[in-house]
Amino acid sequence: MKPKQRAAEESPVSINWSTGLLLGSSVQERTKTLGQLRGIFYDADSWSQMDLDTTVYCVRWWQPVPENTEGGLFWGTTTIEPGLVGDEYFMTHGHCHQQRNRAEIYSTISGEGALLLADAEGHTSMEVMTAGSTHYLRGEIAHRVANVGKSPLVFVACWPSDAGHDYETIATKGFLARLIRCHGVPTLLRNDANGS
Ligand code: M6P
Ligand code: ZN
Repeated sequence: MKPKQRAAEESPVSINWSTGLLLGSSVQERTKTLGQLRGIFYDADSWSQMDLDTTVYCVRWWQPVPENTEGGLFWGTTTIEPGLVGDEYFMTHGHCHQQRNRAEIYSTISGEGALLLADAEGHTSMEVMTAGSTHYLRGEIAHRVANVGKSPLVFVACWPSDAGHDYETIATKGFLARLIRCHGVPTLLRNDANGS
């Protein structure tokens, strides 16, 4: 007799709460390198002189139900390496949700970070991420995370399986400010201001 195939939502997944490591046969993994983040960092000259194979962040996530399932949830851990492109901290690509009324929650496991939030006009604000900090993200607000520390920044996220990622909107009217290291301190600087 053929063994019964387990549905993804039944396959065991575990998280190590010290490291954030998500384990399970159905856990997927995606790494983003500097090269895959072309156009995301402000200082294109510094970016082009770096090793574009450098890993900036890695997401391991569990999709217990197919993408776009109404009422389902996804769960993942993101690890952002420490680093700078020019004066700008390593960060995620950033997105808002295709379905604007689908929210998300982030919780920091370890490291020091900043959550950048941009409204529909691109006005950008920042929330400090540190072990235990927990953040509610509205789906219409663009969100990206920067690692402002010296060690990896690890956070978990939970989002609806039908939220979808909208990467286009931030490409055209995204974040009007960037997070730079200024005299060693993370500082939100408007894109139209002089960062030097
Ligand atoms: C979190 C979640 C994911 C997202 C990931 C990386 O884990 O918000 O949905 O994919 O961060 O962010 P991005 O998609 O902007 O690269
Ligand atoms: Zn999101």
